[in-house]
Formats: sequence, C-alpha cells, structure tokens
Amino acid sequence: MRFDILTLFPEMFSSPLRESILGRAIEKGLIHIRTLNIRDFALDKHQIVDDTPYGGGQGMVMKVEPIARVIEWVKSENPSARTIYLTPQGEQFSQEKALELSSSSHLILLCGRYEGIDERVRELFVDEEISIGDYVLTGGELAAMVVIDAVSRLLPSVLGSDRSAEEDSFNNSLLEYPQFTRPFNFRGCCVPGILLSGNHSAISLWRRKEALKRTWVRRPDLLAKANLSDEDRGLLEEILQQSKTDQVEDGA
Ligand code: 4GX
Repeated sequence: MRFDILTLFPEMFSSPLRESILGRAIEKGLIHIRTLNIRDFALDKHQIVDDTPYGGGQGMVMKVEPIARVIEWVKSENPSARTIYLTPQGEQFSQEKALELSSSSHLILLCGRYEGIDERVRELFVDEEISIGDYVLTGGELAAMVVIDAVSRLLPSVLGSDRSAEEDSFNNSLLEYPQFTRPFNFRGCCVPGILLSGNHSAISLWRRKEALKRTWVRRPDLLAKANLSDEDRGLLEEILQQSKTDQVEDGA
C-alpha cells in the first residue's frame, strides 16, 4: 500500500513512521510512505503557499494552485489514488474506517495548516474528509500519522504472525483484559493467582470476565454494540451482582 503525504512540514514524518513495526513494514516493502512538500509545487519566485482570506478575517488560507499541482502530479502516476483531507470537519475516524481504508492501494493525505485550505481544493480534488477527534491540532500532520499507523497495522503481514489484528479490542468490540508479566510480586502488588494455575480454560474465562467488567465500567456504549454470547451474559450477571455486594460492603 502506498501513502503520499502532502505537507508543508515533511520533516515531521521522518522518525515517527520509520520506527518499530512500521519501519519494518517499509523495509519489507509492504508499505511505501512518501512526503511531498507543497511548497515545491508553488511556481512563483517566493514559492508562496498561503494568502489572506477573501472577505477579510484573521489568519491565512492555503492557496489552491500549489495543492492542485501536487495532487495532479501524484494522480498522473496513479489516477485511482484516493485523496483524503484531514480536518475536524471530517467524518470521525474509527477502527471500522481504518479497515475500509486498508483495502485501498494508494492514499493521498492532505495536511492543512493555518486557517485551512481554499474551499475549491475540497470541491475539485478531495474525495473524503476525516477527523481524528474533536480537538484542534496545529495542522493535519499528526492526524495523517494516526491514520497511516492505524491503517498499516491492518495490512496482512505487517503485524507479526504472533498477533493478528483480528484479535484486537474494537474488532470484538470489548476493551482488553489486564496483562501481567514478571515479577510476580511488585511492592506487595501481586499477579492474580489464576494466571499461574496452568488451567487454560479457567484463564480464558477470567480474561473474558475482566474484559466485560472493564468495558461495562469504562465504555458501556461499546457493550451495547457488542455481540455477546450466553456465557458473556452470565458473566455480566456475575459482575453486576458482585458490584452490588461491593457497594453494600462499602456502605454506599
Ligand atoms: N482531525 N487539524 C486541519 C487546518 C484547518 C483549519 C480550519 C480546516 C479548517 C484535525 C483533527 C485538526 C487542525 C487539521 C486544523 N482545516 N485534523 N487544520 N482534529 O485538528 O484531523
């Protein structure tokens, strides 16, 4: 899969996407990430990429021509590349969206700065707008990195064979159970005994119950959407009963 990032700050992408799992995916040729500096596509002597807004108001707006030229340049290589603009006005990014994008072969990620881009870029060149959440960043660069990271790890053989993206929380729509590794006792805080029992079916059941408990407490919205088995419902009933006894014991 290929990602072309259109940005005024290509340096921001050098380290974060080249470490660890994504670094190995690039080495193995599973993903290709290229940054294109929008400024290089400005034709005037000073390579100007922004200008004051028509109608007045504060700040600067990114000009249409350099962005049009860089997108047309990428599209001349591959007309089927999909152009995504990162903006708080876009569709909220999610695991489901990441999965959908992972079936594309070529994404163009447009990173805006200042007060945004000239509206005609959207009208003429943008296929899709994505927001990574309801907060305001200084530019679309970090949002593009979030999208690339979440999409890349869903590609076959990017995550090692020991771990499939399929098993993740959100795919089975529950939060994950708590994990422990050595030492057994850290400052008097011990690992739950069941995990040392060697009883694999009991361990699976404990983990499922902990995942349900955590989701019920922290993300009841996810629980409502989850596909629960009869066993899950039984465990949830136990969790509910247990929390009631705990409340009585606490004098709540
Ligand atoms: N999820 N930003 C875009 C420029 C901008 C300003 C005004 C449109 C209108 C963001 C996010 C995000 C900051 C990227 C502002 N564009 N992107 N940029 N949240 O905050 O994706």
